[in-house]
Amino acid sequence: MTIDHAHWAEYLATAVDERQDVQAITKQVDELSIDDAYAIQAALLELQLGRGDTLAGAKLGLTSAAKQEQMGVAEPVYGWVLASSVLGTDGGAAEAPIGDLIHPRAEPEIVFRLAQDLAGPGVTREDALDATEAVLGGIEVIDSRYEAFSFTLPDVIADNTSAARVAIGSDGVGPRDVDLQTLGCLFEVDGAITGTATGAALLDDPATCLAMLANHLGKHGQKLEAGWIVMAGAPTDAKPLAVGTTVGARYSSLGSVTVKGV
Ligand code: OOG
Ligand code: MG
Repeated sequence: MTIDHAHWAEYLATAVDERQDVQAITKQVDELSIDDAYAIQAALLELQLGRGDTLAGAKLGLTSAAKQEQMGVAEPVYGWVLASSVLGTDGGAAEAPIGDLIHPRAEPEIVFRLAQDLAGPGVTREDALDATEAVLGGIEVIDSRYEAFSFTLPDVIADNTSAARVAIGSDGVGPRDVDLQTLGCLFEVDGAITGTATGAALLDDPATCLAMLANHLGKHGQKLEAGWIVMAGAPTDAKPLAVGTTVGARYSSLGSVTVKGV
């Protein structure tokens, strides 16, 4: 079956605009291949860039067992970070207007800020660290456009991996000034710890995730660019973010970040 990529991109863009969840694409088409799913994701990005948004970076998702188990999808996914999705932070504290979103959840993120372009194929962990200016702590707000926050692997890829908002802390460190595998993270909801993890939760090493993303983009003739941010994926599961809820991520060497639903 031929998949109309532009149609499904419009479908998802409308869900974002109207803050209204929609039925998963795989409930409506017989077969959605991974290639078709990334083609829908690319068409969605093109729509958003065509409206004047710009790219701030890229992301991985479903790189930890905690996330894969929570979502029932056992493979890493790759997506884009739009400039409009980056929340302003004041000393690591951000606010996320919940009315702009469908059913948001928040999760901790280890974030790379790139000093140099990074282009696959063949990118290694060391190449990834060489291209990195700083590693920072963050929180991603994800907001699946699908009903009940439920999807299969191709659905979540088409939906730009549920990307919605991101808050990035200010206490970055050099990529070789921290042991990324033992880097600790506590995730809290209204001050109660809901998850703990180390960087090794992310496919054994967050830098490996960065290299994988560069190699994935390389296959599509694309690259990561200097100045971009890259999220390596959440090391713990995600928690609902409602008006009045404050989520916090405390990192062993990257300071703290909070996002309050407003
Ligand atoms: C998919 C996005 C996953 C992560 O960090 O694992 C993601 C989802 O859980 O809706 O961003
Ligand atoms: Mg994430």
